[in-house]
Amino acid sequence: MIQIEIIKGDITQSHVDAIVNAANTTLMGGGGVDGAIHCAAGPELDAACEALHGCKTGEAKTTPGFNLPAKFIIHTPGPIWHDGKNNEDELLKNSYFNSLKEAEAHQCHTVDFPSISTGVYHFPLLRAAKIALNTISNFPSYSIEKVRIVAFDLQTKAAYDYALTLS
Ligand code: AR6
Repeated sequence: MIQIEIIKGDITQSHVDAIVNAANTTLMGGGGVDGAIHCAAGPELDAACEALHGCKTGEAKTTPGFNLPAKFIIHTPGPIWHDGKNNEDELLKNSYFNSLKEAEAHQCHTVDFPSISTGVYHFPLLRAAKIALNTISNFPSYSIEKVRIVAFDLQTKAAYDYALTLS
């Protein structure tokens, strides 16, 4: 069973096998955590992402971590929240599930996630936290031992802490 921990921090500082990037479908960088990861990993990441030719919402693709302490970066575009009637829940679940599959494919033991889609994509925070934790705790893991949610602010940490008590 995967051990789950919620911490407050900056995911670009994570010393883990893989961090997950809340990307967009171009994979060419952006604002938020995506911008921070591209900035910290360095220009080699931009070249590696260009070679991936984008990624569909809910799917996931992996690059090296380059200048980051993490070995790998798993890039997944989460869904943009509209009204909850456009498959947003399923697509967010897919982002977590397919990122974990990528981590398994790269024999990762430790994986850090940001709170996917709850920034500029406006997915409701508690609803996203429940989907994230359910998907992680039900994932059939072989190599992954520990997953952390790295919350950038206290409100996000509180939502995931609460969702963990429900799961
Ligand atoms: N470490 C951990 N979490 C962070 C960091 C960090 N260094 N920086 C921000 N966050 P967002 P989204 C948190 O907007 O909603 C980009 O432009 C942030 O506070 O980064 O999935 C992409 O290119 C929030 O809690 O991602 C896409 O276009 C969480 O990360 C779009 O944003 C996610 O916020 C993706 O939007």
